[in-house]
Amino acid sequence: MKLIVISDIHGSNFYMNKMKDRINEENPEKIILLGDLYYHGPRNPLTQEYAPKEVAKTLNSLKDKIIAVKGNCDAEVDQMISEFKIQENYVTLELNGKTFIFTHGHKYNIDNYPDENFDILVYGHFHTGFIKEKDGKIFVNSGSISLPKENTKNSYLIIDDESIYLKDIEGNVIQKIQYKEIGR
Ligand SMILES: [Mn+2]
Repeated sequence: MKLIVISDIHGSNFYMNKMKDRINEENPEKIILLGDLYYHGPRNPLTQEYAPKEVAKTLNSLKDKIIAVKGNCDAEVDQMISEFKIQENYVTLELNGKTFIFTHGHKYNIDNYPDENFDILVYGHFHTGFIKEKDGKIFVNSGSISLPKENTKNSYLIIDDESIYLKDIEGNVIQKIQYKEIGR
């Protein structure tokens, strides 16, 4: 199983289109969206080629592959224009004997664990991509594809049967971890 994880698009049609190229190249079985899909958010500037309707159109064209969780900038009306379900809080997936939790990150992150048991917590929200280990668990931030902060890159994740890759918007590997090595 190969997954692509994308977060914090914030309505940028420019970076959505770049990600469409990466999705075509990577050919993942599932696309996981970690929230903050359409709106720039009051703390952020408008993103490049800000066009929430266009982003929705592209995401809807990929709906059969999408698993989405809600971000803190996502409004109730967003579900109405999205042809895929936007889940509250988090989504849990068992992959290769490991429990992954996917969430936006404003509630659950490296400093505040969810109640449910997990091996790997994957989130966005902070717009700073990283892969870290703590307490025998792995914490992965996808970064933001449109608005990176703190000198990080526009980034996304690939998760395959062995490893997690943090990649820049052009598809170059920034960081990698073999998650199968991490044990309970
Ligand atoms: Mn957010």
